[in-house]
Amino acid sequence: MCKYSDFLDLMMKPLPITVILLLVALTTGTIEDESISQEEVVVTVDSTNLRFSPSSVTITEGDTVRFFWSGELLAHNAVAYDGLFDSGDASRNVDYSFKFDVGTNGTHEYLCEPHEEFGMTGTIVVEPLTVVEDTSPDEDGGRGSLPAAGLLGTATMVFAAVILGRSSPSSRM
Ligand SMILES: [Cu+2]
Repeated sequence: MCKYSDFLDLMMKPLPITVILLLVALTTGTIEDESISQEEVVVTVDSTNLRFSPSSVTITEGDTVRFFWSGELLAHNAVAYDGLFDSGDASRNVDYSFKFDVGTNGTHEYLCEPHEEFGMTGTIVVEPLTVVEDTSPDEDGGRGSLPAAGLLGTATMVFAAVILGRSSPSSRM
């Protein structure tokens, strides 16, 4: 009779440790994701109605530029000279996002079609994603994520084993 509760006690004990391990692994993973996370930069139209704001932005491959304005006095659009992106017809309300994937690094100039002659142009500088790893290309930069992944895998397996171990006695009843 007390054997079953002993069994329960035994099974309850490793659980908190497992949960902590799992949380640590998950937290580590989250931090890594943030370091390579994609950012969004918003470009709008300034109070002169004839300028992008900011007119020049620098981003990294994987980032997104969102051309966003609403209720403008004049209709605008954003069209890349190199044809990479095009927000469509000029409008007083635009919400257009373009993600600069890997391979788009370089300088991309763009214009507002109705107002190019007024100097309504902009520049997006896209830096290569790998620029940070110039100092130590093959050191532990790339391998740093492996222990965390291994820990997450181990913690998940232990967690699963505990869950399965706990549910099997009750299913036998
Ligand atoms: Cu314009």
